[in-house]
Amino acid sequence: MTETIPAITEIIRRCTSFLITTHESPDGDAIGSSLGLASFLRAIGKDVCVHYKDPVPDLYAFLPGSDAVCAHIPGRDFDAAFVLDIGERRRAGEEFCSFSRCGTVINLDHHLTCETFGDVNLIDCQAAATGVLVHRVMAHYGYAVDRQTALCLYVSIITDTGSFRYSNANREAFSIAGEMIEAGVNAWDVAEQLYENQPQKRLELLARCLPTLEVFAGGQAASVTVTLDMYAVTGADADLTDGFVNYPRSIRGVEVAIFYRQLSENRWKVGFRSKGKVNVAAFSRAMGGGGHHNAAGCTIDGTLDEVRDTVRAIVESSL
Ligand SMILES: [Mn+2]
Repeated sequence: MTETIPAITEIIRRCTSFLITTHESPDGDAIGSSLGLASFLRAIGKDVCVHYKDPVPDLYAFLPGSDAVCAHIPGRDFDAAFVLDIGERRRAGEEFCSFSRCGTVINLDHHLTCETFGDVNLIDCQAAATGVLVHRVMAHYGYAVDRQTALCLYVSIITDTGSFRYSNANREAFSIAGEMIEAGVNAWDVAEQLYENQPQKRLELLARCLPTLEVFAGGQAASVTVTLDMYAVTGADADLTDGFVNYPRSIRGVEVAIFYRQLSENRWKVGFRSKGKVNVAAFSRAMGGGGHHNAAGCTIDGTLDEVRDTVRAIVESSL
C-alpha cells in the first residue's frame, strides 16, 4: 500500500482531466473528501468534474465546489477517475457504473469490506475518513493545503468521527484536523454550519418522536419510532430523522438502540445502533438486512406492534 500513493501522485502529474465520484446519498465524508480532492486538483491546474448520483444535501451547501457538482457525467473522455468512500462500486449509481470513458480508475476508501475494482486501490480501514486518504495523497504530492481544500477535508473528518468522539478518532485524524485549523479553518464556524443550523421541522419531528421511547431488556435496549403521521403533521421528511437513534443509545445502561421508521402503511425500516459491546449486524441479518458491528438495519413488513414484537424477541434473546 505504501507504493500505492506514489502511483497515484504520478497519475495526478501525468493526467489533465479527472472525474470524481462517491456514493449515493452522500454524507459528510463522501462530500468533504471528494470536494477536497477536487479543490486540490483544480488548484494545481487540472480539469475536474465531480459527479454524484444524488444531490448535495443543503447541510453541505457551504462547502466550496458543492454548487459545481454534476447530476450527469458530461459525454467526453477523462484521463482518470477517482471513486471515493464507496464500499461497493454499484453505490456510485448506474450512470457512473455504465460510463466507460473514465481512463485510469483510482479507488480511495476506508471501508473494511471495500471492493478492489480500481486500477489503483488505496484502501485503509485504519483511516478515520476518506478525507484522510486524500490528505495523504496531497501530502505526498507536496501540496501545501489551502483554506478551501482544508475546509472540505476538515468536514470529512469531523463528520466521520462523530466530532472526534468515535473509536476511529485516532492521532492522524486529530493531526490533520490541527493542520486544517492552521490552514485557516474555523472550528466554530464549521460546527455552527453542521450542528447549529437545523431546520425547525426537525425539532418538531423529534418532539413527536421522543415520547415513543421504550426501554426494555432490563434497561439494555431502547427504541424510538417515527410514523408517516408525524411527517404529515410537521412537514418534515425521512432525511431529517438522521441522528434520532442516538437519543435512545445515549441512555445510561443501554447497549442497543433501535429506530423504527415507517416507510408505508405496513412497512418499517428498523435501524440498530450499538455502543460497542453488542454486534447489531447479527440482529439485522436475522431479519434479512445487513450492516456493521455498531450500525445496521433492515426492512420489515407488518403493523408496528408486529414489527416491534419480532425485534424485541430477537434482541431480548441475545442480551
Ligand atoms: Mn467515510
